[in-house]
Amino acid sequence: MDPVSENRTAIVLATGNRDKVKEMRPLLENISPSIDVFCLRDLGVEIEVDETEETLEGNALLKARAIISHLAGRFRRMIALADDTGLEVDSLQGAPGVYSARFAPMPDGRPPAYEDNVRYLLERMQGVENRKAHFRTVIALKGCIQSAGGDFSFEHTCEGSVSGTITLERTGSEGFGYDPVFMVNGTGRTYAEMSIAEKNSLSHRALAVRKAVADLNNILQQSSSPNRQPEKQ
Ligand code: ITT
Repeated sequence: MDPVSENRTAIVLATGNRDKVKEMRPLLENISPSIDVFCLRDLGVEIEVDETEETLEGNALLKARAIISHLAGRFRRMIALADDTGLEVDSLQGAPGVYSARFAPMPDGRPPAYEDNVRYLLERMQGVENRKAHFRTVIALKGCIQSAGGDFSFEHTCEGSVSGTITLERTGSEGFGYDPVFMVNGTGRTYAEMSIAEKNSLSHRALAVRKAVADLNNILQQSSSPNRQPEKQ
């Protein structure tokens, strides 16, 4: 068991996507002096989770559960925080949605890079007038907490979404994924024209993470209450 884990709570970011980690870290900094935030890389963990579910919520839970199983016994108080995100385009009936990472068909069967997906999206949207779209993030939290009062475990999900439009061409060089073609309603800018701090002030992921932090505080308070009611498993 890791020495830091004795009296502290570890939040483990259950994602292999470094761009997401870059955005989530500042949102989770200083949430509590007794919480440490780790990404998989910090812990020397490499794990591929097959996203076999058909919903963002289902896949987020798969990722959180896989990390908790993988790290079982390493921390006394551990919470896996997984993010599954999809871009939902109205004129494509919500596609690519849960398949956002695997949208562009690739002739050689390799997984598409961000750029392949963006190119394919712009192709599919050629001549399309209705360019409304929504970014939606579901955060899954799975926790295993050991304390003097006994063990406590929980699963919880929450989400954040932001509406915008798909631009006619790429604009901006920040961010990742579909950021250069997603113009956020009310800003006149794509996410790729925003710094991480600006994107974090309004993004789908930031809304979901803030909600997750608030919910987590309530759950942890419950876990330390003598009459606690564990959340559904
Ligand atoms: P993990 O499953 O390891 O977390 P992933 O990249 O597969 O990483 P998702 O399935 O949640 O993550 O994301 C699907 C794709 O959606 C992702 O590969 C990006 O292309 C895109 N995406 C996710 N969040 C985004 C964001 O904030 N801005 C732009 N594109 C994003």
